[in-house]
Amino acid sequence: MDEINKKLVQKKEAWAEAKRGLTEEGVAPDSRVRNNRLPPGQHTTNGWPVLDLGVHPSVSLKDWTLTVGGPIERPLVWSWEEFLSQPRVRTVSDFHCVTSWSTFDNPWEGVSFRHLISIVRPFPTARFVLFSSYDSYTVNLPLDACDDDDVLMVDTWKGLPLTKEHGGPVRVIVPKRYAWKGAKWLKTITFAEEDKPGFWEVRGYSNTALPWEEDRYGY
Ligand SMILES: Nc1nc2c(c(=O)[nH]1)N[C@H]1C(S)=C(S)[C@@H](COP(=O)(O)O)O[C@H]1N2
Ligand SMILES: [Mo]
Repeated sequence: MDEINKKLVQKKEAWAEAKRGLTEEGVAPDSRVRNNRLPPGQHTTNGWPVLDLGVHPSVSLKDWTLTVGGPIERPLVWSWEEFLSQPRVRTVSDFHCVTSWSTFDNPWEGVSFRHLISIVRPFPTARFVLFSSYDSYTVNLPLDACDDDDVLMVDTWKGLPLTKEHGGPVRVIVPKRYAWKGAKWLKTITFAEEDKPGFWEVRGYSNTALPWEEDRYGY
């Protein structure tokens, strides 16, 4: 087993502490003019950087499962074959990492979160979602943020199977939030009545993570 990259985690944690409530330029988030495409404080990068805790779990397709639970009518466990047999969608979206790089026009293919909602049917009391991964990463979102047509569980990028370093077999993308809100190596999805901060949310990062608000760090 690899160990999580403690140095990176400590560095990012210290950074979040130092910049609490501030933008990348060290000012309070304000009414800076919005660029149509690039959120404030971001720059575009070529290629697709890899960013994670330093553990790249190997999950064979034979052993891969996605478990969905919580206050829902129909909890489920999908095997790889069952995942593949779901209706598939393709989208193109931008990707914004909180460390300030963005990539434009990523072609994704996978299963939409809305499809999952339609199958598992959350009870009205379910208002949050916690994603957990095979590297033990966790991330939380309001159900409302997941109930959007661009939120996908993807297994394909640019028409090719998602590589292990980018979270294959299956990762989540949540284009309207910073990229840490999208769990790589997706393992479980737990609907919940209460919010539960994830890995970065307990380490100084924003609970909401809205790139257009430059909402990077917690208050
Ligand atoms: N399971 C897991 N998911 C994760 C992470 C992680 O460490 N583990 N890192 C997050 C962060 S901070 C970012 S920016 C993106 C990076 O995805 P990429 O490596 O494919 O660019 O994945 C997010 N999802
Ligand atoms: Mo990130």
